[in-house]
Amino acid sequence: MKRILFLTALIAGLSTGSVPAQDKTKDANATLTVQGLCGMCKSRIEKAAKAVKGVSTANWDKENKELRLNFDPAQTNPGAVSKAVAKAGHDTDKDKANQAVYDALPGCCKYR
Ligand SMILES: [Cu+2]
Repeated sequence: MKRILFLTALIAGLSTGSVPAQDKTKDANATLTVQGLCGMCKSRIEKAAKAVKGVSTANWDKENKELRLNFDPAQTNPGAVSKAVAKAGHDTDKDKANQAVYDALPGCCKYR
């Protein structure tokens, strides 16, 4: 009987000890500086960031130009998110948006 209890305890211990791959507690966070001006910028920046696989949350603050990210470090990294945001037309502290993409932004979004 004692042996069975011991084995049960061991199995229970093992199953709670293993962490599922999708566990959000393993997410890392990072902050990027992203240029932008208005609410349209905010939704464009956040949409581009969240489209990157592995990004769980993205929140851009218009006042301090900070994009706060939560992401799975096994799937992506801040550098990849920065490139995606720059591709959408917004300069970051790591990447510059292409001039043609920048020129296509609505007038209210011209931050340069
Ligand atoms: Cu804008």
